[in-house]
Amino acid sequence: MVDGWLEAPYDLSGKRVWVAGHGGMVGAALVAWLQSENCEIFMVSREGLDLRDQAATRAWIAHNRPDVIVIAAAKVGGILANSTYPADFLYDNMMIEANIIHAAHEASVEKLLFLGSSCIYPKEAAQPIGEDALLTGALEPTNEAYAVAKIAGVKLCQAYREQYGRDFISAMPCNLYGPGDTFDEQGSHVIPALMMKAHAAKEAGADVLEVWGSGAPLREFLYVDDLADALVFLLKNYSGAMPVNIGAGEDMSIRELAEIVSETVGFTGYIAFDSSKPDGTHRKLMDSSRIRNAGWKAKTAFREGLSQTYQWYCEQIQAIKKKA
Ligand code: GFB
Repeated sequence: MVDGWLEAPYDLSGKRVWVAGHGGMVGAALVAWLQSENCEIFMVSREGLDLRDQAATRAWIAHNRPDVIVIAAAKVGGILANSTYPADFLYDNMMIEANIIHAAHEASVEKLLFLGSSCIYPKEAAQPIGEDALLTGALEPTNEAYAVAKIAGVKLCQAYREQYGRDFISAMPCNLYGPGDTFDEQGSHVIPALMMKAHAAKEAGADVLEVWGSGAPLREFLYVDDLADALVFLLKNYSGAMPVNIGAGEDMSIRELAEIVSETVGFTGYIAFDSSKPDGTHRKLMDSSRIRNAGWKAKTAFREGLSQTYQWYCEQIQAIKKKA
């Protein structure tokens, strides 16, 4: 094994795989991707199991005895949600990951994959950001609570590996988007928020798309199916303590993003920047060379992924209209 990469892949066929958080964008894409792996996939709804409840989570894992767990469950949101509700982002995420990781250890789960985020790296990290930048500097204040919780998750995986020999690994994706994302003007991430606003403006015949901040920050976006592909790749091929970055390899400014979203949606008005809203980190392009050198790369062109996402969003709107 070199740098945590397995010489003989871990075989998922016949394994009992629990995707925690299957109702979210990432979990749903992963469940779809796992269909071709000949494994038995487990899911439990939010109503069926509150992952913040230690006793319930422990009992569920002990009863269902998965071989493999992927922690795609998390409280997530955009820059404003993160900075408005730090207690919820810190508490919910720490509870979810601590409960699942400890119970997985108690139940001798064979393999566990924890999902973090590129925001765990220092605000001023050298670009592109390698995995070894973790804990080398101060965090971006707008998402410090979420980042601290996710860093604790990485450390839990490493600690159970070191102390008990558990095969618990972590993946750090860049900003994600795709079908199944949360569309909410105030709380969601930038892509669904801009898509929603551009669509509403087009429908209303309005001529302004309001974009938060200066438009100068740079973000790296990955289509959710590419992430699902990478997660399956990691489950099969990786068993190391160090988290693994998963990115598309290039970034763009928020201004550029707003222009591409406008084109995709067919909004022809102008873009206005609201400087009362935060920019957040200026840049967080990740160095994903470890997973790329091991044989994975993102396959979806950005405009193609964006079209797929917009199509999905329009279908949701149609479905809601039909019901009403
Ligand atoms: O996607 P986003 O909320 O997440 O914002 P972060 C990215 C950039 O887009 C910021 C700008 O510079 C925003 O100011 N932006 C422009 C907008 N218009 C909008 C808008 O209408 N809505 C939103 N949401 N942004 C998150 C973290 O940071 O990234 C999380 O808060 C997580 O913890 C996630 O790590 C991946 O990239 O700034």
